[in-house]
Amino acid sequence: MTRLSQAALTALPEGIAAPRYDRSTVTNGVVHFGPGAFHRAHQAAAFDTLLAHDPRWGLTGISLNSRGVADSLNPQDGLYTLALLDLETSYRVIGSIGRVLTRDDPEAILTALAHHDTRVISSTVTEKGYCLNADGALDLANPAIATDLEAARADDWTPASFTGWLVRGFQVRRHAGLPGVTVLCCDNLTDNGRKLEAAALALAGEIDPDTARWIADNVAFPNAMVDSITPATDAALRTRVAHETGLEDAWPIQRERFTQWVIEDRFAGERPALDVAGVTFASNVRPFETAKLRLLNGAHSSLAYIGLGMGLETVADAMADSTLAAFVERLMRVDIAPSVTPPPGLDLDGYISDVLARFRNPAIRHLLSQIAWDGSQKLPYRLLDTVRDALAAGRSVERLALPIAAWLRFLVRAANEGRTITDPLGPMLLARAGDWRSVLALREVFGDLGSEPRFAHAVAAGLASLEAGQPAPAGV
Ligand code: CS2
Repeated sequence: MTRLSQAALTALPEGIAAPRYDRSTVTNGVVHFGPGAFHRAHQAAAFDTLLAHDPRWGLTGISLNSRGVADSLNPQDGLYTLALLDLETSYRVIGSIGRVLTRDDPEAILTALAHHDTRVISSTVTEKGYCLNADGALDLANPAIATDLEAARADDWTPASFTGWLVRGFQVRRHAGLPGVTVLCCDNLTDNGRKLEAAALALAGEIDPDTARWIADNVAFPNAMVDSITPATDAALRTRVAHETGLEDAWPIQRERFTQWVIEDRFAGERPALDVAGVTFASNVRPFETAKLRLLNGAHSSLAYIGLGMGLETVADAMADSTLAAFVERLMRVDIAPSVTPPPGLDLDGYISDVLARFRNPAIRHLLSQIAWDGSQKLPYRLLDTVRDALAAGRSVERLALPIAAWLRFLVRAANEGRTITDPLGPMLLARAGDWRSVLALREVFGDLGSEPRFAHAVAAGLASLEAGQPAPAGV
């Protein structure tokens, strides 16, 4: 079977969308760190739409942690297939990524960062990629950051961390007299832009205070809310894509049709006209972020940890269990919604109903085990902030503590079965799993909540009800 490539596009069957712009005229205005599935499903598709209007916004991808994306996409001229899963699945070949660079080519990464065409540097490096501590500030003791602090004593240094690469890129831009850029964080963190800004300033402050000042004066870090459910690529998708397109694609991507991207209108220079791709620019993104993180992601993690404990496999399976579905709906409407101030015009009840309908999408096989990754990094934003707000307002935290109890049991099962888990704190969590109070005492995850008796009490009740085989504490 012919491999997907620019030349092979002429062979695409009718009905499969492909770039309608001349890719040879595209220049790269964006450098993106972390061109994994979510980026390729979401932002890269939006830029693909924009490129038909303005060819100056092509993407260079940077994969710091593996060669997989580069090895898949570069031989395909950066092209890949995106499957949009709905009642009827449709397919679209995306052409916005020109090439993908890896750590093996640090010179090329630096050249891209310090190119005058580069006006946006964006990122989806996942929560752990920002190396933040429980207070959301840069963790100077993180191994990658500590390595960068050491390496940066030399003038010509090669960073280890994403934040290190940002600072290095800014150093070179400053010395070259290039203009500032916009750094667009696209990960599920509250206040993501501000947190990354503070982290970059903190690292630059340690390494090179002149560059820290340059960043403060020349770089904008808008907050952004990103949303689209993107199950990992599986063998079934590869087979369907090969069948539908007639071409072999080393790494196709799938997502639900729904997509949302709200970006704070705070750019250092030119703003890409992403409105043509349905992107919203807003003066304040926090209400969108909070609604999405707490309601959608909070419910997702709850379904994942409780559902896995019940032996379920996918989000749709979990939603098909009427007790679990009813529990999660109550959690969203009664416990999470009061801690969310919706953006003007958003009806929270309708939003919750829409999210639940998306979870039920029969065309999507979204593994609970995928959502369960990196719990120590995700839970603080998804559920623990809501717990804090509920405690401060004197509301009950019984239901909110149940998914936390389910996570604790998830750790116990992994420890007992001798399995590792995907989580940067994995070894420490598994070592403590046998004593849940010692997990609660981890400031990196729970901050001050670990010593809050009302929370510990609710977690204990949650553990007891899960052990009794009930997905909700008695009477809740
Ligand atoms: C999910 C998210 O894997 C996870 O943790 O909760 O990836 C979720 O599907 C997206 O944030 C939806 O926009």
